[in-house]
Amino acid sequence: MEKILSLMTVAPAMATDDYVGFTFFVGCMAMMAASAFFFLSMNSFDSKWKTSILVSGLITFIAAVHYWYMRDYWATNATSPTFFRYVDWVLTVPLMCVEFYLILAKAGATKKLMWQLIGLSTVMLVAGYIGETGDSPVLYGTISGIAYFVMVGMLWLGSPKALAEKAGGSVLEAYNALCWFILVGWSIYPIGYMIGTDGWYDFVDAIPLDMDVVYNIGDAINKIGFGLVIYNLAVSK
Ligand SMILES: *C/C=C(C)/C=C/C=C(C)/C=C/C1=C(C)CCCC1(C)C
Repeated sequence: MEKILSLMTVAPAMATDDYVGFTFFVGCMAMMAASAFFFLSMNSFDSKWKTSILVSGLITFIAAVHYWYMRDYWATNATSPTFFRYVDWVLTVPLMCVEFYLILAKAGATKKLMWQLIGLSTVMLVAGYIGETGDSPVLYGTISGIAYFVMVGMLWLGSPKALAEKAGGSVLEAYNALCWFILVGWSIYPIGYMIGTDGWYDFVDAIPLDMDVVYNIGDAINKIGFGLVIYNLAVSK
């Protein structure tokens, strides 16, 4: 117990005017609360949806752990916790691809589809990391953006869409909702990237938000929102 307490007190105090630090703090709480919600509700569902709800909880739980570290990192260094940020994304974004596969599995989705989505999202994130930490943010941001658009195209117009239509009903509704998250919710991230890196797009610096705040808003909307869509699907059955 003492050990736990001493671990907790090493967390540096947050300045009251540190609004970026505040969004890390709130993000951490929100991810913890969402995880508790998904994990505790899991057993009330038909076994058919249990895995999907479990994955929703894992996504917010992994994020909660990373937000704990990122909050601390920001409070100590007042610079972006880029490494933790991308480790979080590299773990949670593939799990979101798994969610697509899980809801479409009954309609005949193959593992190949899941691996294609995971592959594209990995290219998107690795390029983003190289762009944020290296000297060519525009080049790597473009590569990342292309992978992102291929994913959007695949989900909106490709074979997974046809499977969702075949399934119909609440599966199609959930699928469409998740597609909107990918198109609109995920487009928040490139805005954060353009604020945080230099390039032809520096006009976005007019947005009075820090890159990390934009990323934190994106994570809250996408990770918790995504999970709630799945929850809603499980409830409707
Ligand atoms: C839970 C975390 C999520 C859903 C993270 C998603 C991240 C992206 C969609 C990031 C996309 C990027 C681009 C499309 C271009 C610029 C670089 C990135 C990595 C910020």
